[in-house]
Amino acid sequence: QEYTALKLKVLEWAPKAAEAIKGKIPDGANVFLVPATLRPETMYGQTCCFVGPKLNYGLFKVDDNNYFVITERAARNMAYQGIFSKEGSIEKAADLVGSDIVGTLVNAPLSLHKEGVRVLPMETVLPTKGTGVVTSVPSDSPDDFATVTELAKKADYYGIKKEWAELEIYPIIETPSYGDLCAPFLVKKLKIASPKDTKQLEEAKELAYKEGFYQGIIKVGDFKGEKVETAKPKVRAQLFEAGEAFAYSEPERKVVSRSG
Ligand code: ZZB
Repeated sequence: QEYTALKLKVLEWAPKAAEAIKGKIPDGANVFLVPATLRPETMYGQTCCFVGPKLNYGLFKVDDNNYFVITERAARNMAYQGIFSKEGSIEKAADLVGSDIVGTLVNAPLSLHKEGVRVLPMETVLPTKGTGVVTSVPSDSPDDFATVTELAKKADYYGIKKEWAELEIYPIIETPSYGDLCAPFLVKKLKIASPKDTKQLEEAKELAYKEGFYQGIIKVGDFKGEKVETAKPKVRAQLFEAGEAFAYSEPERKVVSRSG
């Protein structure tokens, strides 16, 4: 599985995260939250960045001036992919719990929200997939739309400011069957009421992937008017050239046979 790992630069830390990292990295060092995505062409539509509130993250050193917030598992994988200055080893500067990072303001490359987006909690983030950090594109990802809807509805319960979950959802991909806001359309059509409707969300995701990838036309950015299929590698290359993303591979999940 080859992902695009995107660098979301921290602009302003949430108070608890600021406390946790205090004195642990050099003054002026850059810190990035690094979500892994399979849909780089949707990055225009980012409205927030998700972490699992109960998951453990680390602040890992990339080089003297740059650090990533990801799971330790992802850091170990990255250490063998030429991503850190020291090959094969990881250096953790601080530990962070997801809930401490919530509220942090980050710059999301290509997002139409140039002022930055907030880190928000998502209960369904898997620690065993990608980097444990997920960028949110509610226009095209049903899971993301269901989660931001829930967060805005119960902002106090989730300990966030309502407006953090209510950034405008701009149309970025036009599709023949589901219009230009594919995820909200499918969430409504399949009567998905919350992020707990996992079965319908799985189905919505399948439908959104197929329609978006094979039929979608990009509506914004440098590749406006092009098919998603052709624009996708171009957007990815552009992010790589700008130093805003890099390739990250997940090792194959080996099936261990009982006989050994
Ligand atoms: C942005 C995005 C935009 C995504 C979209 C999807 C869609 P898959 O196919 O199941 O492997 N993701 C990445 N890491 C995690 C994690 N640890 N826990 C939960 N979700 C995670 O899913 C790959 C997608 O799952 C990734 O691509 C990421 O969300 C999310 F418009 O990034 B995506 C129809 C889907 N649309």
